[in-house]
Parts: sequence; C-alpha cells; structure tokens
Amino acid sequence: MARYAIGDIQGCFNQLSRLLSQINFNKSKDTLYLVGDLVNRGSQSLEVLRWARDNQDNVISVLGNHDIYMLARYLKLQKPHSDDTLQDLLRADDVDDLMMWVRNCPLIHEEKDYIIVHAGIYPKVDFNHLLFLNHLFCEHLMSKNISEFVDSIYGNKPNNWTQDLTTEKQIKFLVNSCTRMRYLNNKNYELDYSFKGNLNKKPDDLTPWFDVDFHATINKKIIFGHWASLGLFENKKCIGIDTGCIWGYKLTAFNMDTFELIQVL
Ligand SMILES: [Mn+2]
Repeated sequence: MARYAIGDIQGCFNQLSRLLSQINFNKSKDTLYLVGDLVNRGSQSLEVLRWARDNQDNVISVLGNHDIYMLARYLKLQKPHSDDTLQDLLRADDVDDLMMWVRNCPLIHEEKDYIIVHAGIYPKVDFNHLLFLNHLFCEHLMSKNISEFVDSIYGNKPNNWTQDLTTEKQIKFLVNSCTRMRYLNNKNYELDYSFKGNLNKKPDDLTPWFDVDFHATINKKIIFGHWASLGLFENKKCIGIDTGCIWGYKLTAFNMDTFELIQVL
C-alpha cells in the first residue's frame, strides 16, 4: 500500500522504468502520484503516456505546463516549438484515447495529508476556493468546448489575484499559478515569469512562492515539481522533487509514508 510521488518525467521513460523497479512498484497495491510534465523535451513521451494510461488504476497525475501545451498541440491551438518532441505522440493511433486520460487529470490533487500540484499553490487565496476553481477547470476540460477553453487559458495575464476577477480569469490565474509559478513579487504578490533561477541568485524584489505566509486554509504539505534549478528542496510546508532528469540529472521518487527518497540517473 505504498504511496510514491515522482517528479517531472518529461518523456524519460527509461529512467521511469528504472525508478519503478528500484522502488519495487507493485501494481496490485501501490499508488503513484505524478507531479505533472510527463511529456516533452525527452524522446519517449509516447511511452510515458501509454504507461500512465495503461496503469491508470494506480496512477494519479496533475497537469503541468508541458501537459497543457500537449493538449493545445493536439487541439491545433499552438504551433510546434523548436525544442518540442511531441510529434510521435500526436501521430500515434491511440492519441485520442491518451488525450482522454490527460483530460481527466486535475491541476490540484488533495490527499488526507498532502496536496499535489505541478508548480505550487498560490499562498494568498483560500485553498477551498482554489479547489472549487480546480473543479470548474476539470469540468471545462471534459466538456465539448474544450478547444475554446484551452485557448482561453493561454497567456500570462492575469498574473495577480484581485477581488474583481471574473470566474474565467480566476481559472486562468489558477492555471498559471499551479503550472508555472516560481517567484512572487514582494510588493503585491503577483506572479513573476521572468526569473527561473535558484534561490542564491534571486533578485531582491522576488520571494519564492513557498516562503510567503500561507493562507490558513493551506495546511497540508505540498508536493511539487517544475523547478529543476531549485533541485530537491524541502521545508516544513512543501517538498520539491523536480531533480532535472531531462537535463541529465536524477529522477526522484518520494515515499509519502516513510519520507524516503529514491533516485535514479
Ligand atoms: Mn513545468
């Protein structure tokens, strides 16, 4: 009955396979929680996604920015980027079935003792409201109007939470904060997209999202990925497990009950 969280796989199926054998992953009783960015940049996105779909009874994944980009490519809303590696996947015979699995993934998954999200939880909003917006997001992703919806969530704005945001804009802010956030501006807590480096090099006017005082409703440990330059990171409030597998570093599994960390190169 083990529970493991695994960091950003980004199409590195060989490393995932090695990590699963390292942890003796047992399909009949263990559960894997993937923190998103299953695909892109690596060469085996199709294999990763097929594995996740085929093991869906034991796999819970949240969506990362690359997963949403994959949906946008599938829906022909985005042109290929020069460094994207999704061609095999988008041409696969079973692409519709794979995308149906992806469309079932939320932005935020909540366990009794953990919150799982790709980039982070915006610290200044009632968590129950973020869960409500997450629910609306999931409904839109499963609706007939998915193309219109995915198109509407692209773009940097709004990058701040204000009382007057429409529900549509609140959902867009949720997507940006859950899938792209690293630093917030000290003055007004708006999302900063410009700086992606580690904590030693950060400009003085920015604070990592997890060092800002949290809203009292955010009271479980947050497992996140997305931030390879941060590396393995843990404090009382969160644990970051994107250890940069796609950049030649390790892929990390975190045992959510024993707190053991297992890594493969
Ligand atoms: Mn990411």
